[in-house]
Amino acid sequence: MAHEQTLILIKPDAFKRKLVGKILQRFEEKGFDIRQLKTYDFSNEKAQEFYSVHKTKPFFNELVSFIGSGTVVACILEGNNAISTVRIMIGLTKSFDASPGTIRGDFGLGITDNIIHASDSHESFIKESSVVFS
Ligand code: 3AN
Repeated sequence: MAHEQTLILIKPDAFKRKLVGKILQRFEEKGFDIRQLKTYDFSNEKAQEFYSVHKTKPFFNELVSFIGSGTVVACILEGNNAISTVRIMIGLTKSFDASPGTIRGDFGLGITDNIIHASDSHESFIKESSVVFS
């Protein structure tokens, strides 16, 4: 178990649906500390940089366009095992497959529009947080 930080993005679909408070509440109730928090509007350039690991994927353009389609909330959370525990809390990528009790499982049905992003490794956290919080 490691005391660590992770980055989440509450995506434009969730922001538009005014789910920000409910989503942040789950992480606070779990015991994570909010270390950074802001609204953020991705430029096309920043979106491409953020998702550069997916640049060869067929859904890359859709991903970049969706994350730039509206305001997101970016947040750095800190606590024990933050990276893997937050990934468990958000649920599977395809929201329609995500278990009830997870954030995607409770709030969404989409794939590109899947409510929330969370870093999947320490390396991703360093890269992603430098894009959004630089
Ligand atoms: P996660 O967000 O669960 O880490 P990744 O890293 O595999 O999932 O994918 C990054 C993002 O790409 C997902 N959040 C989702 O929005 C989008 N995505 C993944 N797979 C697909 C797919 N098959 N079709 C469209 N978009 C996808």
